[in-house]
Amino acid sequence: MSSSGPRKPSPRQLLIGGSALALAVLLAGAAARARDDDAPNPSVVAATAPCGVVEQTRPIGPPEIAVRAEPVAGDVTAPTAIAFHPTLPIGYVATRSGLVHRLEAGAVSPPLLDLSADTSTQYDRGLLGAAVAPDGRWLYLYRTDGWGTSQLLAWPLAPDGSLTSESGTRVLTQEQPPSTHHKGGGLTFGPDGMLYLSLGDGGRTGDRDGNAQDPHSLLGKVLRIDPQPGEAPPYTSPASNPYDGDDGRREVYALGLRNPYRIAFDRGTGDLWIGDVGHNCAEEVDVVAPDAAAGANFGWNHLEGTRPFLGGAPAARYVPPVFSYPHRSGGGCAVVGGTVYRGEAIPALVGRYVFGDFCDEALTALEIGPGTTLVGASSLGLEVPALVGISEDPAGELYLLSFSEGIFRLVAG
Ligand SMILES: [Ca+2]
Repeated sequence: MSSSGPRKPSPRQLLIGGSALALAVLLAGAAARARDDDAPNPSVVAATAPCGVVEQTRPIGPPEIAVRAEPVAGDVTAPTAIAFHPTLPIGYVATRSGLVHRLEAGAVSPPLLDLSADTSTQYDRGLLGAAVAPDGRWLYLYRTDGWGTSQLLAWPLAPDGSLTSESGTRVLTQEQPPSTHHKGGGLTFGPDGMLYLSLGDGGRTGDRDGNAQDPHSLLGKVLRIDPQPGEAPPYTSPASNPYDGDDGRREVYALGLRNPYRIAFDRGTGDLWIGDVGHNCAEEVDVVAPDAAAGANFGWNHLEGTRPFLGGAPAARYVPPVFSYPHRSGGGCAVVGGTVYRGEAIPALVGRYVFGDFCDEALTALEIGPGTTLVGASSLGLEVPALVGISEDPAGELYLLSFSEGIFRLVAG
């Protein structure tokens, strides 16, 4: 590893990286296509349609801002998320296999929690999300258990940030279809103090069960809940959520998503950003302002990016992606949503949304104008192999998580 940042692996290196390749295949949806062919279904037919010409929202310009990736010390394998403590100078690093490490003084410590015995890691599964409550009293983890069921779990934290119990308490459980794909993974507290969890459509080809558009399903959604671990019930849903229980599940906040693997809030504006992994043709980044987020429908499975997918439904009611790009041979395959940079280390980057792609290794920065309009897109010229996450610390600085290379801080170049 050079000190200037992650080096780009050869195609051979990517091919022999078993877990990395598995995720690439499955996030892109290609593997699922061949599995669920037991019955005719419009979504399956749509799933096999050729892409045709898929437009990119706008070209990605050359690098304008000098950045580099500074390695974080310590031994960690396949990190998926970092949850930073709101008041202590520590973070909790989740790994795909189910380990949680402590991040302190710029280094990762040996695991303090091991959930690997009951965490499935097939394809999109694993320990995928982590968040610490704003009051610092609970660590929340999102994973798929040994059966593939989605679980949101909570661990009490001591005043010094240590875990006070070996076993967590369940907050939310969601059964999953018999597919190893599209389990979501975004977990974060919003500016309103509520906990947001993004779940994928469950992974059957083309969302053939229609989960993402069904407000009675938690799949293909961003959920918003008020957790109260250890109590009964362990969470409530804010009354301002869009559905009242009769017309849809109370937990549902936003819908029409395929695999919203990463979500984040802009701490400057409160905008909700989503990286929604596409099917075979297009990747997309979504953003919605706070006053338009509740009930926002991002279009899947009627649209993949801006491309009609199923049924030719009118697009007007759907929130279009702020940025969409086609799959490219040897290029982008699965968007990895990041967040808007609000730190101090890279002044030129302030206000820009930073995201990447699991396969296309250069980070991109989106410049956003009034509201949530796109002003420009430029490369950051920084290649991160097998990128799976971008985490923000309490100071607004960004960390890059790579399945194959570990953890890096994004710093001025
Ligand atoms: Ca969409």
